[in-house]
Amino acid sequence: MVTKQGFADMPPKVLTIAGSDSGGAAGLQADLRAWAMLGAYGMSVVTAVTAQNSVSVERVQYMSPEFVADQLDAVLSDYGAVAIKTGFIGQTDLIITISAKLQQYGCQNIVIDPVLVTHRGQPIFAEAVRIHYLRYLLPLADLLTPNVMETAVLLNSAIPDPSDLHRLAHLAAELHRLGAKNVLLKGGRDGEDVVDIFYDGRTTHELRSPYIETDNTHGAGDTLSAAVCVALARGERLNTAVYLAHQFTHQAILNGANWQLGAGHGPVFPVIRDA
Ligand code: PXL
Repeated sequence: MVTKQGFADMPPKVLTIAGSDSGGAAGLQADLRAWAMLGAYGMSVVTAVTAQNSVSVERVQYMSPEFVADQLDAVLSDYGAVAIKTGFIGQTDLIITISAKLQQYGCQNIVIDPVLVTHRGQPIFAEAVRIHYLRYLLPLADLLTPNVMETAVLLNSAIPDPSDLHRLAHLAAELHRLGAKNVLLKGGRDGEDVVDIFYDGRTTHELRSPYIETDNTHGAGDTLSAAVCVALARGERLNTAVYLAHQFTHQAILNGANWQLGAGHGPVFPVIRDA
């Protein structure tokens, strides 16, 4: 028999402001997949639609700032969101619009994933985009989640050696100084471990997991920031949220490590396993 449930089992409401990946590996598809797996109610405001597959991104069609604003109004004036992440934005006027709407609605638990380089580490946007991230989005970030290359882009600095963990910690502190309340700098290396550096404005923490030998990491960053949102929406403290998301993403990479879904880089695939 189907019975009517009360409020107690309502899923946490989370929102991604991101691009669509037609190939289904990254972007809002990765976010919504992670959220479905984690039992959250995911919403998506689309910034751009990409024509891409596992090999290449062929085209990008940006939404207009007005249409992004309309999507944000529609969602935030009705459902609201307990936690929000931004992904692929890529245009200065979209950054300004998103920043204004996040402030207008008093949004909390904001995770900014600064998508600024390709999957292969090449910067993709004009210098003005970097400046707009610093000015309009970093100050709103409860958590900023750059990888090593995105950190170099944001700080306009030389690309750090991923195995120089002291340097990475210093750069994370720099991003905090520029306005992000907390920083998770992803992709450090220490021998057989990958090390993400978490800086909360006072202390540096290292999150470690064994390096997985695979090219199938498309969507890993999206999955990680999406998982942080769910933990925050469930009321976890940020350092716990980051730890849970790191573990969740490690497992997601492990799941798809040997797959060959297309000719190129494969996706990560989150699955919840019983302990
Ligand atoms: O994984 C970063 C990312 C985010 N959003 C979109 C993307 C990508 C990488 O390919 O295409 C739309």
